[in-house]
Amino acid sequence: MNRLALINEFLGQPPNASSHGYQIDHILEFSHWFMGALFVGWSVFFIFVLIRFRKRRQPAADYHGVRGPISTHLEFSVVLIEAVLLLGFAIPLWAKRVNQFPPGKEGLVVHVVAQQFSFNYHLPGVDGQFGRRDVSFVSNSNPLGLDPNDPAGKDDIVTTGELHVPVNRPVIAELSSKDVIHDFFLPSMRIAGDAIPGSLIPIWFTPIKTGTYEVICGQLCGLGHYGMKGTLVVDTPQDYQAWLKERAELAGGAQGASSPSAPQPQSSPGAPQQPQSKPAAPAASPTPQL
Ligand SMILES: [Cu+2]
Repeated sequence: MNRLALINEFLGQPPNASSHGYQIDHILEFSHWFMGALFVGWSVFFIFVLIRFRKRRQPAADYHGVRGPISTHLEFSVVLIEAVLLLGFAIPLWAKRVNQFPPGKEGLVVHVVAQQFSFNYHLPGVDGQFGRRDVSFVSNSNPLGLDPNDPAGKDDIVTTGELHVPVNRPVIAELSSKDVIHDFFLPSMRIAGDAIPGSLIPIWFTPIKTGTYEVICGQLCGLGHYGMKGTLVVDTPQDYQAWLKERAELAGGAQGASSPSAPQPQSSPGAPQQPQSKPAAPAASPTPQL
């Protein structure tokens, strides 16, 4: 999907950066070319009908219309192609996204909590367990309401605006919202999912290229919707470890948590450990929230 992806480029699709994205691009491109062919076909037919049934040649209305088989064949072909597109491509592709999640250990699970007008990210930290969250604990410094008494939450990482993930590892994002319906949309990853208060909606993707990508809210969610943007940074495994370490230090510095080392995903090789006593690193990335 590069040379032939003319329409996708014309529509302003950013280059794909996820493992499944080429399938989305393929079906988008094909559908647009097909719609183009339909548009030209029906336009020609429309002009033909205007001329063929003009008043001069057809002074009295004919209530039976065209009797030949061509229009039936044409309409049947269109229905057939659309059925193939829907049943053969769109539904299987959708089902794969919705039903075939990567196994739990393999994926990186992150909670995405939307609010007017930003995305918050909650990572489980070194113990791999998400701390309990409760709305009664929500404050400016604790946007997700992490329970300070829950030991599982001591090493959790919470960030706002910027999320880092490692390249070539499935990311499972569980979406929820604190206020209204938002939509976590990663155009470069060819994935989006609604963030609905009271629901936990999982989506997943595997980034295949390192870089910085845009995160946007895909649902009109209020006056500040236009500014509800964020950043997804796809790191090399080493850079990702460094980011985790930095966030853990910032979190430790901010809340005095007793996490002794930087959190590491289960499947990665060990990264250098950092003593907790080290002062918080300078805030090169967005302000720590916890
Ligand atoms: Cu929004």
